[in-house]
Amino acid sequence: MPSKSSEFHPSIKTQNTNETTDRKTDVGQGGETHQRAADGQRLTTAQGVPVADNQNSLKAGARGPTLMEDFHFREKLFHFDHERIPERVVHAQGYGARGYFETTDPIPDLTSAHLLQEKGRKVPAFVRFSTVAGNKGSMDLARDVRGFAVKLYTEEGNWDIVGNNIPVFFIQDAMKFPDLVHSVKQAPDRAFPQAQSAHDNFWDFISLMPEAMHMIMWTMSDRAIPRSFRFMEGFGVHTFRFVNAQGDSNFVKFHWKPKQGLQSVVWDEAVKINGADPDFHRRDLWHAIQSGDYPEWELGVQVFDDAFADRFDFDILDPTKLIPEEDVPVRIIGRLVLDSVVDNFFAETEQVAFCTQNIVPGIDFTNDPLLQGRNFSYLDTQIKRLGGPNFTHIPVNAPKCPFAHFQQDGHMAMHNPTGRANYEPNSWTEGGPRAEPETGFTSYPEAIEGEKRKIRADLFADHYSQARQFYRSQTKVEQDHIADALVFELSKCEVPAIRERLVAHLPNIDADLAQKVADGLGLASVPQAHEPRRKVIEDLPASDALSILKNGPGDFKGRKLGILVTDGIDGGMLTALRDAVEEVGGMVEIIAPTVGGITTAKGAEVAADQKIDGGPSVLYDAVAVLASPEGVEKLKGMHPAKCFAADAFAHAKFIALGGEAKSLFTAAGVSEFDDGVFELAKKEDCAGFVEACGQLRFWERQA
Ligand code: HDE
Repeated sequence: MPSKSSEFHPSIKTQNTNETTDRKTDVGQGGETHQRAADGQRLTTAQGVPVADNQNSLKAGARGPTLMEDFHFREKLFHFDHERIPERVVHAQGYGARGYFETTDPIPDLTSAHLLQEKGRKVPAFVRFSTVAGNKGSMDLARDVRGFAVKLYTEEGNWDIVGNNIPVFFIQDAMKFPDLVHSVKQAPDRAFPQAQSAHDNFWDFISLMPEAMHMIMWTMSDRAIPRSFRFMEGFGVHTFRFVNAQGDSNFVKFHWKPKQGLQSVVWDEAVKINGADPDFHRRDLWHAIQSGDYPEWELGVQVFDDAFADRFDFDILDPTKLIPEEDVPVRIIGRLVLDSVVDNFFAETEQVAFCTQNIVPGIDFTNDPLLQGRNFSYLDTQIKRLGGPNFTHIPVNAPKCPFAHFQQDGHMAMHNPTGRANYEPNSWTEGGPRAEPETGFTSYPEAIEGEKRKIRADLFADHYSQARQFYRSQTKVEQDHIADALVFELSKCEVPAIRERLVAHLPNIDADLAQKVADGLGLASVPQAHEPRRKVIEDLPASDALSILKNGPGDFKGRKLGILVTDGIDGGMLTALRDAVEEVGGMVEIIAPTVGGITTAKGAEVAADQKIDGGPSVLYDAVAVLASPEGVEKLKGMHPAKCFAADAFAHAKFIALGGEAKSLFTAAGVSEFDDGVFELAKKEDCAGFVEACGQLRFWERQA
């Protein structure tokens, strides 16, 4: 038996809080310690048997073999060995949070969906953001599409909008999805590269798939390297149907618009963030929610009818096309707020099972061939991942409205029917649930006719017109980033023929782009363009909604200023800067030569959040450096401090300089200071700097 307590660790961190607490410690037979948690719970096996020793396995003698009869030891290892479930075959790396959806502009004229009938109707929501290609545990800032999957627990069942942060997709028919995913994930023979598309297999496949060209413009843009999950849009991608109570149907596309505005990082930052903080996006979402700065999106719908569908230049069933907001405006009908982090990552984020076929009365599918394939695939994948047909019994997947059916048994059945009736019709008094023809889900009675053939609709064959429209809707800076990204990715292809085959698509999109990429790859000339299967529409008007920079926030709310400080600085200036940032809803992190912090000129101690090596400027939206004469000399001798300055400048960040900080930048190779660099001579200068930071980047510097 454990003997009386003695001091071991004076204080130990408790689970789930940052508080520390004293714990009682028991000393066991061999002098080993058993700390008893403050809540006094006793340790048991999974069968509830109390455990006496959680340190040693049962042995035949102190130096003898371990005995098989140690059921506690065997159960503990058995359970540990089975902790993992198969990761998602795509979107393996993700992060979830809880919140709610609220209807702000009801649309009963368009849909009978219960949730959208009245202003103020509110339901719980679960959202999982993800990257697509990387395996579970891969870094957050890979160049990749982001998943944006939303589960709304409505009063008429779960409605999942399993979307992405890009409104179009690589392929038109679900038949090609396994090929696409195989091409981008690790090659089967060498098992790398991981979480990136910059390799031969991906570009080999893409260069042979002209239908991917529109999506490629998006993935080579900064949309594929978002600054935060909070600052990206979400899209349902496919065309769905709204059906109202009278049975009238319209087409609809779903949009999530971030209240925080759009923002991405630049590629060189993404590369460095992946080293400095591979969990950058997950940490960001966690901190924002924990600090009460709840991210919010508006739900917008583009609603259109058959007449629009018939006159539109493209097929509305084609998931490689979008409908410009200028053609069909986005009507805002609700808001999604994420206000709670999960209690347990595995229970919720890992086990959440999104299914495109989870729709509610008032919503319906269209014949988009990608959506049709997904409706089969998502249910199928849950059986593999979650081990059986009862994954809806897991709390995160269970409806939060009443539900009743005759499904029974199977692995891990948690909701089991009581009574005798498990079939229908039956004549028992307690005979269980019955279908409701009036209010239950009915499919829109779309008339269908056609030959049974493996075939694609003619209009799907226009692969370049919207790619061109997207490219021409970007600002100059954004166009340059697309060209740079293509050059970077294709430069990682070892086979010259693959590079050239891809570049031969670009003249169909934009001649300048083709030239820039050809130059960047060192090609002698732009290769002969592939013959488009349909004539490219060259004069589609530019759409501002497609640009990130035209849809920024205009203020610094929810953004982070990194302040690099040294001993001997003006503490008043630091306080003024912090106040100015917090005034606009921004955050501040202090970076110092040591994590112990610094002492100001007046002797006040300032704690640091990061030691300089752990807080490179890529982690911040803007930076300030406050340095005393002695302090700046020390910084100049530190490679990470010089990188902090050089990177902030190269990444077009707004920079504030206090005290002697300027000479750090000079030492880091910055010779010309532009209007994006602010000198903080007096406290009043802080507000002007923070206001400028609302533009997020001083792009003139890159030009
Ligand atoms: Fe998915 N997709 N997908 N996908 N997808 C999965 O389902 C699939 C597609 C998307 O956070 C898988 O539960 C097929 C388009 C998101 O849990 C799988 C096709 C879009 C998530 C699957 C597509 C998406 C997934 C893997 C072509 C944007 C993550 C695990 C027909 C509109 C959901 C899982 C989460 C996940 C199949 C195409 C978005 C295998 C067959 C287009 C956001 O079932």
